[in-house]
Amino acid sequence: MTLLLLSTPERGKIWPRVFAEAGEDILVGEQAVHDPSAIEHIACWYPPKDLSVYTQLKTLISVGAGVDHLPALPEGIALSRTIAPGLEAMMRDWVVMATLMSHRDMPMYIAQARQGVWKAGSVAATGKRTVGILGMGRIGRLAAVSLLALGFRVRGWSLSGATVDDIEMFAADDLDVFLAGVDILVCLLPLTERTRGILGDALFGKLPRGARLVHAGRGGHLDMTALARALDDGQLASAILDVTEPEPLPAEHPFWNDPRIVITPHVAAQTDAREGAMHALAVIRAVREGRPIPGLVARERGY
Ligand code: NDP
Ligand code: OXD
Repeated sequence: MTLLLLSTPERGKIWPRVFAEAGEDILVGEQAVHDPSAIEHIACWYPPKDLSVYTQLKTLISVGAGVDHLPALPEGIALSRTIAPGLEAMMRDWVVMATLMSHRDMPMYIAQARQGVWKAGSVAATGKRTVGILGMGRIGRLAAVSLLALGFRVRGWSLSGATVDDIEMFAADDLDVFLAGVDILVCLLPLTERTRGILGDALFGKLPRGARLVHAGRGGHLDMTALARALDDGQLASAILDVTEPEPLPAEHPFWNDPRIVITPHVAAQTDAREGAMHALAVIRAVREGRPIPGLVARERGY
């Protein structure tokens, strides 16, 4: 079973070493492929233009946690997203950092500091604020545990509303009730047909006045014009964004100089090359042994 890797030069160096240690076959780059019918797995961010030449393809593996950048695949080809504990821990760290920054008014204090202004606002204890997490999957759950440990009240929203220890959970239909009690809203949703544009006028209007937004899902979740409106009329107090649409956000975009907004360039997490290779090996072995594929994406749900 040969895997074709289409990715960064760093992965191109590390994956062949990990595969050699495991005794598995790998080719790096399409130029290395002489017989496309020998390829049974492709790991990539963007897939090859013509997948039909890979007649024996069994799985496409996204080298990231998300899969929204990938086109619909022909029937019979499974899609796996990378499951990497290191990436999940990085996401948790970024969410905790951004939530604490929002809670402690850091966007405002950073803007004041740039102007040499010493002006103290009031300080609230973590226990006075409720963090609401949109998307209680692998990353949302991990972040929730740390936020709870810091003393925040934490509630979660997911498609199913399935129980998560110690967290007040809300299902898809209960979005309005969920939002009504949220002081800091954290978006960790996958981008799907149902979640595109969810962070817009209607949703912002259902949050308590002065709520704060922390967003590390995907740029496509956020209506940036609606965010500007919500900040201008005081419905939202601040926003910390790791993802935008487009990426990179153009240098002339007004958000860069908006004192209520802090932006990081999609760096909340990155998949460690070795961890990514280990996930790919786990997929290859599961397919070979007829076991469930790690990180399998449910076609009908889109995540
Ligand atoms: P998971 O698939 O583990 O979890 C997704 C969660 O979203 C689940 O709780 C799911 O509900 C919920 N969900 C999906 N659709 C809906 C919907 N329509 N309504 C309500 N809830 C919904 O994903 P991860 O936690 O691993 O990752 C989440 C996202 O984080 C990724 O898809 C990606 O967009 C983003 N990400 C960003 C990174 C960055 O660097 N900024 C890095 C890595 C990921 P249920 O539990 O019921 O299935
Ligand atoms: C991912 C990402 O999905 O980097 O892994 O956003």
